[in-house]
Amino acid sequence: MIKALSKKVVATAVLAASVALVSAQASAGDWKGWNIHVKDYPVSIGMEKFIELAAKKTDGRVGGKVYHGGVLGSQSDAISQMQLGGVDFAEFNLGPLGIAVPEVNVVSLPFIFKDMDHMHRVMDGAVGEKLSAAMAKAGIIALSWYDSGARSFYNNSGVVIKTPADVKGLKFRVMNNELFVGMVEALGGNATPMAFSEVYQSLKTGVVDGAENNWPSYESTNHYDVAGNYSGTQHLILPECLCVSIRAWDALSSEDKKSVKEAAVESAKLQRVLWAERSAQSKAKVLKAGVKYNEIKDKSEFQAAMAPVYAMAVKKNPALKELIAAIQAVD
Ligand code: GTR
Repeated sequence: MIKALSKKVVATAVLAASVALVSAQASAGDWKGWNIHVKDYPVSIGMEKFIELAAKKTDGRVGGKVYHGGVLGSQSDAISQMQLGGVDFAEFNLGPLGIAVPEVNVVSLPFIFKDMDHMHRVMDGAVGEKLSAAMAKAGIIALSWYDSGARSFYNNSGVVIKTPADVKGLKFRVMNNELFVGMVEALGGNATPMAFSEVYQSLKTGVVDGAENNWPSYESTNHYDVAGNYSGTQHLILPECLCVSIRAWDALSSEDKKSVKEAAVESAKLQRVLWAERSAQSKAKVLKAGVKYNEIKDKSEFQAAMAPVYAMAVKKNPALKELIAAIQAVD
C-alpha cells in the first residue's frame, strides 16, 4: 500500500516537473541555438543569417540567439538537449547524429560520396528526404543541409600517410560513432572517440597521435599548430544540417513553418559559398604556417580497406543496404 502510494507521489512529481519543463521552454521569439564553431566560421555566419531571416520573414514571431563555440556542450549533449527541449535549433554534423538516428549512418560510410557535388545531389534529392523523415521521428527537423567538405587524416608524429600501411600503429581521435572507430581500425590504426573541444589538448600532450578533419576545422581549432602533417585521404564527406527541435517546429503556424524553412534554405546557400571560400583560405594559411601536406591521387587502397566497415554497418542495421544502393545509383 505504502509502496503503491509512493509510486503515485513520484509519478505526480514527475508529471509536475515535466509540465514545468515544457512551460519553461522558449517561445518562438526566443529560440536557443547550439553551435560548436567559432563566431567567424561559415556555419556560424550561416546560423546568424538563418535566425535573422527567420525573424524578418515571420515579422518577429520567430527569433533567438546562437550560442557559438560549443558553450552549450558537445554535439552529443546538444542532440539530447534538442530531444528534451533545452535546445531549439542547431547545426549538426551528420556523423555523430547517426547514434540517435541509425539511418543517417549511411553518410558516415567512408568514400560513400564521389565528391562534394555528388553529396549535394544525393542530399538535395530522395535520399536526403528519407534521412530527414528518419530524423523527424527522432524529434529533429532538418531544414537545410550545410557543407563541411572532405575530412583527411593529420598527425603529430611526422608520418606522411600515402597508403593504409602508413596508418598502422597510430592512434587517432574520431568523432563519437563506432563506425569511425571501425574505419581507423580497418586501416590498422587505433581510434578514440572524443569531443571536438578536447582534441587540441590531446594532440598537444600526445594522448593521440592524430585526428581527421576538413581544412577549415583543422585551421580554426589550431590543430595545425600541434599536428603538422596533413595527408589528403578525403575519406569522409559529411553533410551537416540546420535543424530545429520538433517541439519548436510544431509550435509554429504553417505559414511560419514555410518562412522558417525558406530562411534555412537561404542560409544554406550562403553557407555553401562561404564554405568554399574558407576552405581555400584555411588551406593557404596552414601551408604558409609550415604544414606538410601530401595529396593522395589514387585512393583505391583506402577505399578497398573499408569493406569491413560497410559490412559492420549493414550487419547492425540491414536497412542501410537500400540506402547505400540509392546513393550509389545517383550519378
Ligand atoms: C567539424 C564539424 C563539427 C564537428 C567537428 C569534429 O568539421 O563541422 O560539427 O563534427 O568537425 O570533428 O568533431
